[in-house]
Amino acid sequence: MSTKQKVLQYLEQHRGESVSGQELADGLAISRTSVWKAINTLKAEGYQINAATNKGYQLSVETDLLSEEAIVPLLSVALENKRIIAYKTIDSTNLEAKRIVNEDAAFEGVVVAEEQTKGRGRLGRVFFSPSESGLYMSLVLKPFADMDNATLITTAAAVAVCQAIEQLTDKKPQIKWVNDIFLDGRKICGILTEGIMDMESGTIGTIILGIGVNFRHPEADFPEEIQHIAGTLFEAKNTELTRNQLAAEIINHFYSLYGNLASRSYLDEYRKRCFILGQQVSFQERKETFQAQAVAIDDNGGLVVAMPNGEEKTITFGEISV
Ligand code: BT5
Repeated sequence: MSTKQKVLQYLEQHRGESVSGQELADGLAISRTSVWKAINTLKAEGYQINAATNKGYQLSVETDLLSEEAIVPLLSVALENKRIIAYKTIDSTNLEAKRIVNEDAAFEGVVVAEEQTKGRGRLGRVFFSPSESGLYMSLVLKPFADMDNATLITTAAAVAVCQAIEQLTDKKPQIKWVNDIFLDGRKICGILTEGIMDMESGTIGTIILGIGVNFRHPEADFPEEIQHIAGTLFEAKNTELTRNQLAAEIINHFYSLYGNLASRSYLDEYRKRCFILGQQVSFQERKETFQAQAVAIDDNGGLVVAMPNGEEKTITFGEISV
């Protein structure tokens, strides 16, 4: 860890408190000059650090920049050889994760970004990802031997996002099968799970789990075409909760479900929050639109629907409208 990273981690752990230059220097076993240099670099990167004579440095509670240093101390899961890589801006965290895996097939960890210039949804759709208002992250996972079902990963991620939000706030998010999280009738999060083939074995060698959360309302508003769909976790700037905290809790909850994914026990948590069950839905198959009633989530995360003729059918992929 560089000196700058050490100073940032210390300040993040004492957010809103004043820490003297001497305390930082002693605590981190570095010189006062190194502290001063690190503070200046962090300020230049956008961290709001207040310096008061006789009091020292204080990382403002308003500062909410995603960083490895802020996320790692909040993790309750052992990261072992996993890494967290944070970017200010990137085309897409899923694309970046794929590039990293292409370079190093063994890579496991999380890529997070403040902004995506080419945020991706499913089927080539766009996920609007402006700076300062969202959390965009991709978890790079190695599948278990008998586990390459992307729907299981997506549904577990949806549960993890809901659990993280429920733990940190008093909000009650709901799930729209298969990959959307809703709050007060609006989409606040989308999930995109992609697999990378291992050429030698012909199986999925790596899974890239992309999660995008609209944390607060974007300054320049949502684009017209999604204004009636998109919502946010918070309306305005929230100083109680940071995106780093949300990122850490999503990671904590996801990994604790992932270890036990094959048991499917988490699917009950999915069903509880899935608001479409019992409702009339429409879906497309081979360009034809069908109406049906959503009946259940099966043990592979598929959606069971009752067709008008009473026949039951399981949808494993795609989009439903309510
Ligand atoms: C998704 O696709 O919702 C998956 C989104 C995954 C985004 C994450 S961010 C980190 C990682 N890196 C990436 O590049 N992607 C992942 P889908 O179900 O296809 O929904 C896309 C549709 O949602 C669009 O066609 C819009 O209608 C709507 N939409 C776009 N941006 C949105 C936003 N910010 N909030 C809510 N809805 C949005």
